[in-house]
Amino acid sequence: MSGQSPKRLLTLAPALAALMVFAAACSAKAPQTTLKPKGPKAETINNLINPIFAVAAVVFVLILGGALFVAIKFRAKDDDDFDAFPEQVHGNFKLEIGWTILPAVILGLVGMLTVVTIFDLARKPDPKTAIQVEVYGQQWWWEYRYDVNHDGKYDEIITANDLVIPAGKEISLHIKARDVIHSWWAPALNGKKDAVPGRTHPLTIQADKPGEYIGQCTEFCGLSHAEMRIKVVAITDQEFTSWTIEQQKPFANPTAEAAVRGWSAFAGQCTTCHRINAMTDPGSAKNPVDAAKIYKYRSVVNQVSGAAPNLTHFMSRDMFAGGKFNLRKNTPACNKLGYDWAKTKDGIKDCLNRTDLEAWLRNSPAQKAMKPGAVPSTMSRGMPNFNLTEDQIDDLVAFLTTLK
Ligand code: HEC
Ligand SMILES: [Cu+2]
Repeated sequence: MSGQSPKRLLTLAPALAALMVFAAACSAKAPQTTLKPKGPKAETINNLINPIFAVAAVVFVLILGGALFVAIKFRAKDDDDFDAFPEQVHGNFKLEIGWTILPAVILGLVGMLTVVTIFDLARKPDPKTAIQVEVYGQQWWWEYRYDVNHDGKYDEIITANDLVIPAGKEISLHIKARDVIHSWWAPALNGKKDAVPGRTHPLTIQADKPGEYIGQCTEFCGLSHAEMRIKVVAITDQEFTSWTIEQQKPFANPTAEAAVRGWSAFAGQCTTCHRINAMTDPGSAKNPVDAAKIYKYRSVVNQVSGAAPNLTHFMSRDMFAGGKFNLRKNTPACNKLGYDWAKTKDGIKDCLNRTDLEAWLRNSPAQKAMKPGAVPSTMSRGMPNFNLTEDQIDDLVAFLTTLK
């Protein structure tokens, strides 16, 4: 390049910038790409993207190639008469009809394919057989409520962060939001759908194979929007059936000393927001109540704001705090244990991400954006800092690890 003027380099700058942007979009490992569908709905979308992209690419090359060709071939030469008009082609009937009809045909085709796809995607699965899940956008995490017995009420299982589904089955999602607009998108499984307060938006997803499908909230929803992640965990049909049974089991009183102390602390400080199905406070454990009856009424001491994750089976999750932190350590050995990692013999001992869980209890606003020092009210979002002591944190962790 020596001897080239800096001006020459400058003219290359836009091309280099474009190349950089292009390169930044390349990745071998891109779990959030929409171009690698992992289920029939995403496949349908991909089948629309590909032909339209091909048509667009041909149009792009022809038009820009033509423009470049004309610009180079017919550019003014030094001895040209600069005042003369170029040859006028206005009124060329064949050409004008041609370039009106061809785009109309192309757009008509694109429109037809699009409409067919939209109707295809809007087809809802049979409500009596498809798994029904209400997706509830909160600041800043997703709640998932399952209508297991198809009675129209989404109250059998309430969980957060990980959406557990059986592979190979259609899942009917009913997307809602508590107070602001979010958008739910797991690109490998279907397109995105806004979650709007006061409305219910349907979306059907299906994963071909067991696995994890990553996504995130795609509508700016406040301070922690970027930390509002989505993880769909697809398991086999059989695993899913046992998962639903486990998830519907009510709270079981812990017995170990530290866990009982943590239980007490939890009943005192945490139940204004968090719900644990059928949890009584430790005092009433000495005075046993009919567990079946409690289960029926779901919770006894819990006053519930509905604005915090249900923790009944907290240890069955992979992630916590809107998917920002791993609850199960992200190591190959721990990941291999799958969704019921905590139930395996040394699951809690070897695979609990104690560091981040303790840090969360120590000062959650510092871990995820809520205005630091904000005093919780009915309007506050996120979990406040309770200034717990290290002993209290140990007890609470001991208690939380019993919620399998
Ligand atoms: C003022 C309401 C409120 C109170 C009280 C509260 N939390 Fe939370 N907690 C939240 C909210 C909201 C989240 C979700 C935050 C997020 O993901 O951004 C949360 C998340 C959590 C999580 C992670 C759950 C998950 O699945 O993501 C744990 C564990 C937790 N809280 C434990 C506790 C404990 C223990 C206490 C009592 C010391 C407590 N919380 C008190 C509101 C509260
Ligand atoms: Cu959001």
